[in-house]
Amino acid sequence: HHLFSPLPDAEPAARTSRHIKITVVGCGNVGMAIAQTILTQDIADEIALVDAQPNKLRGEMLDLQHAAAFLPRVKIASSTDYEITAGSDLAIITAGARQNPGETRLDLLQRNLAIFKKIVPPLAQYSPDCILLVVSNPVDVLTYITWKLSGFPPNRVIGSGTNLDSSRFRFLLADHLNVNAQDVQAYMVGEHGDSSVALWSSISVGGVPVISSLEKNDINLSVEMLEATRKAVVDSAYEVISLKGYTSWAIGYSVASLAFSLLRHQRRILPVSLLAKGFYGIPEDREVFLSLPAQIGRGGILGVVNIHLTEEEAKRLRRSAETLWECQTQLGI
Ligand code: 6V0
Repeated sequence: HHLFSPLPDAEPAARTSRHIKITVVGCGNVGMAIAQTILTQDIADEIALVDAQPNKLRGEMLDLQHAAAFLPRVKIASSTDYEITAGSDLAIITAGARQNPGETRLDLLQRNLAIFKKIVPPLAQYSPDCILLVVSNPVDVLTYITWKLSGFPPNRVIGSGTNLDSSRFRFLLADHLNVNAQDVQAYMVGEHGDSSVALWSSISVGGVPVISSLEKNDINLSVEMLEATRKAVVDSAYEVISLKGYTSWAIGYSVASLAFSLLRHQRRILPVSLLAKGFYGIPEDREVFLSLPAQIGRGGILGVVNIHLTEEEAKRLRRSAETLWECQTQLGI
């Protein structure tokens, strides 16, 4: 008793496009915001969820599956076993320990290093051709760790980096100027977090370069306002966390946009954390990941954009690289 009867002599259905599979490891606030945004944007045919807590994991999977009637058809599966991730095109890592009161950043990093040792090798084994996208914090050092643990070429190991910082920056500038954030071109680069570097010299709004407009006084911005905006970006994660306990929606959209550009080969230029040695004067012996504007598509990182940096911007970037390098040295990795 079948629901459908085949036509006589029918051939098996031809696939119109390649099957796309995305894995999300870590089903906390961030992992689930990413998974749900990816679902609404029709990027994947299959999503595999992995977490260390089986009950929470199954609950999240069921809750997403129950939205099937409102969404494009996507297979959603979950398991604590990495076998379920096999054949992924993209694996997004959001798993991590929470910072304990009084715990230093380095102690937290040690604990996350131990967690990543359990996550990255099986991911790499089950999906040897995938792109690894790291979101867990501190994202730049954990992306470096993921690169080392996976043995993947650097173009396929990416950190979400300052893509989120840049979107916060664009929102604040757009809000101030009463324009659409999509028309604001502005990049933050370097380390995700406190030491991120705003590239003033390349900001433009609707094609109008901001810095030269400042000199002519024909834009409602000032150097003080720009610096205050950069600081507001840095503070905004802390503010959201102190108000609601965690951040989720913006990182969800930020990572879904990265997934879209990667898997649909959009060749978009977005600031993401990548192996930065040799770029912008960062010495070759400094194997660190930090964010630079890069073109991203099917192969992962397709190239790093050569934006003109002022000497001050380049100096800040190299300082970020040095800080990250020292942190990695202290970790003994
Ligand atoms: P959360 O809600 O505590 O979720 C973490 C999840 O990881 C939990 O469900 C854990 O069970 C799971 N987990 C822990 N250990 C393992 C393991 N060994 N294997 C599989 N799963 C495991 O945290 P939340 O979702 O709020 O944040 C996750 C991470 O994202 C943190 O490191 C944040 O700092 C980081 N963020 C990074 C951002 C960025 O811009 N890069 C932005 C926001 C948050």
